[in-house]
Amino acid sequence: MAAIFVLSEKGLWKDCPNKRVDFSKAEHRAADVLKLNPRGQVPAFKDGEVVVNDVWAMGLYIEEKYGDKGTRLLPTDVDKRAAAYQRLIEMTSLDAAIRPIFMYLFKTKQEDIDKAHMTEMFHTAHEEFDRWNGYLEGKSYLCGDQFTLPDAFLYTALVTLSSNGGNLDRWPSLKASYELVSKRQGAIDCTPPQWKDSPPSNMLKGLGE
Ligand SMILES: N[C@@H](CCC(=O)N[C@@H](CS)C(=O)NCC(=O)O)C(=O)O
Repeated sequence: MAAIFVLSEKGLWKDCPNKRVDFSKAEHRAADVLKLNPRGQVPAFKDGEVVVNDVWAMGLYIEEKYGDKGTRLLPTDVDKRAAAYQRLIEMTSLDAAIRPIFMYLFKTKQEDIDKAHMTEMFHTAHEEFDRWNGYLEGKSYLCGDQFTLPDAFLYTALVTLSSNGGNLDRWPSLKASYELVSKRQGAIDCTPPQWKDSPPSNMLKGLGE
């Protein structure tokens, strides 16, 4: 999702050859994916002879290579750029708070879900979102008044949350930024159509409560 956001903002998505993989058919373990990314994870990205698989590294590469195209995704001023790098790398902490929830839900049968464990994971996620809400207080975007790469990545976490029954009302600054960013072409292109057209799933019900 985030890879599409970045490519779209640079005006590169429309003509970008791509293949969606179906995890339920283990297509992420197919030879063409493994050739690009031996970890068998997506996004797997190739530009000419350059292969960049981690989505944050890919975002940085795209911005450096195609800086003059589409939206500027990093501040040109190096001091302001440092703030964007900080938030970008700090996304690993946000990822570490959310990923275990999805891993657990995908691996656990509905009837075996341990409510206490879910509450504990939600608590960790709440603390992390509290922090990001604080970063956005009084600002439109994470780096002030300019939309930058970490805003795109934060959007993908927030749309995942809100499309799966999570509630953003607890974090007003996060919610305001999410609503602003969701109007961007990158957000429109990267959000799975089924999330736009269907009511949210209940998978993350309780998150944000
Ligand atoms: N470091 C990679 C991790 C990507 C990743 O975890 N992708 C997930 C889908 S969102 C995946 O392919 N999971 C399949 C697996 O790990 O087997 C990134 O952030 O781009």
